[in-house]
Amino acid sequence: MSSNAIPLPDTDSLWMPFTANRQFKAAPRLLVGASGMYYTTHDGRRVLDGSAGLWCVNAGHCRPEIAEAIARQSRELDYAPGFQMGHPLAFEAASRVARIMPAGLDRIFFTNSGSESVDTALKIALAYHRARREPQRIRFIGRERGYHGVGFGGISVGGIAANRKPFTANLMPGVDHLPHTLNIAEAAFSRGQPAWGAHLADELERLVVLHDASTIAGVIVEPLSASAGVLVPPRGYLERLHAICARHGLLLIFDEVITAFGRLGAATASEYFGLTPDIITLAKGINNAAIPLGAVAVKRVIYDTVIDAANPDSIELFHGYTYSAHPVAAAATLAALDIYQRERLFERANSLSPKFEQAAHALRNAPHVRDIRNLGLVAGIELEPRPGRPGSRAYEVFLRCLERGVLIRYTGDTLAFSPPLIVEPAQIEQIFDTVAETLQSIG
Ligand code: PXG
Repeated sequence: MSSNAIPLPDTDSLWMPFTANRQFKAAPRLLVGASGMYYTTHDGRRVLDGSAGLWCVNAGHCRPEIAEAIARQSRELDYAPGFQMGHPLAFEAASRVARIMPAGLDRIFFTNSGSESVDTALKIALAYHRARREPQRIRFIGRERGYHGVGFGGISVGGIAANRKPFTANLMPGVDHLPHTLNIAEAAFSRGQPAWGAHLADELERLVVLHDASTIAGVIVEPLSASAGVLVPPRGYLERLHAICARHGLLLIFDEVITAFGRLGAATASEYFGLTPDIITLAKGINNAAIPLGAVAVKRVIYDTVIDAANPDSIELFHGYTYSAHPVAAAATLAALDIYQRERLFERANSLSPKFEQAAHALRNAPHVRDIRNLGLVAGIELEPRPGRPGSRAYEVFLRCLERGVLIRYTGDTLAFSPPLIVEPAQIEQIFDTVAETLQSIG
């Protein structure tokens, strides 16, 4: 332990999220500070952030402009009710977010997290079909291995078995799933979008035949599926999904909680792929994760349809959160969007992505590597699992990299990389070199 080590707190009371609590508490790993590309650990070490926290700190840590906006707003107007009252920054933040969404998605509903954004998007889709007098459109189509947060709506349309299993009896009814698009036999080591797999979108036609389009409200997918192991959409796949949805009147919801705000080198994955979905869910990078905030961007026609269907004096959508458009979160959003724009961080991500791709794929012949996948500033390195102990190899790599001063993510046996968009080329090298050395050193 170095001299500036901080004593460990009592860890008993906290029930940690998505964590093996007993394993963690036996050897806690605490972060106590951050700046730019680096975290500081409780034992006084500087750690390079290869994951932008949890895929969210896109402009790097502790940006003074955001910290100051938060402090200023906390002093000026700490909280304002969002029901039947408003405050200027809520409207300003909505306008600013709308400006960088694909054309037409300029109505913004604020939430506090990605999970709430997903549940809100599903409710808006149902409300829209009711308003246009097709209330029988109640089904949703998700996708295997999709991650849409942890609300009951999100785990129902999501496709991660472990997240659903304890709750299977209580999931939302009427949900079906597309197959996921990962096929290592066909597409291992694809650089960027795999050439194989567009035909998997045709499974949606099959589900439309099975359930009949008149019962389906919408389809929700992550344009690039991050949490379940970096699944990059095959070339032409999203285009086909988009066309099938349009043909049958299904709302297409892109869950962009991770992909929006520059991760792929554009404001949204929608923009990157040149597709306009009907609804986009947002969170994380919306304010550089400085304070909780999520949002749902919807096509104006959806908003108009829901609003116009109600009596002029009545609430149109019975939905909202105490902290929807919280003034402090809204202030942080304006400051973060200013940084993204001023520093042209989305373009920066785009111009760094060939270097990032090259650095990731340099590990192709490293021990235990089964596949490498990448797009924008996202990469996944899938490892061969240890026999009978799935996930243990990736967990060990994660621990050893942390000891070597680099924070990465892992899910199952896939290592995941998504550094802040301010990452320097030398830091990209450091991240992947550290992983390469680590893979040489473990069994
Ligand atoms: N949708 C998507 C696509 C996400 O990635 C959520 C919804 C839920 O957001 P909230 O804010 O409710 O957590 C997410 C969250 C990881 C990891 O390491 C990914 C997420 C969260 C935590 C860890 O893969 N994604």
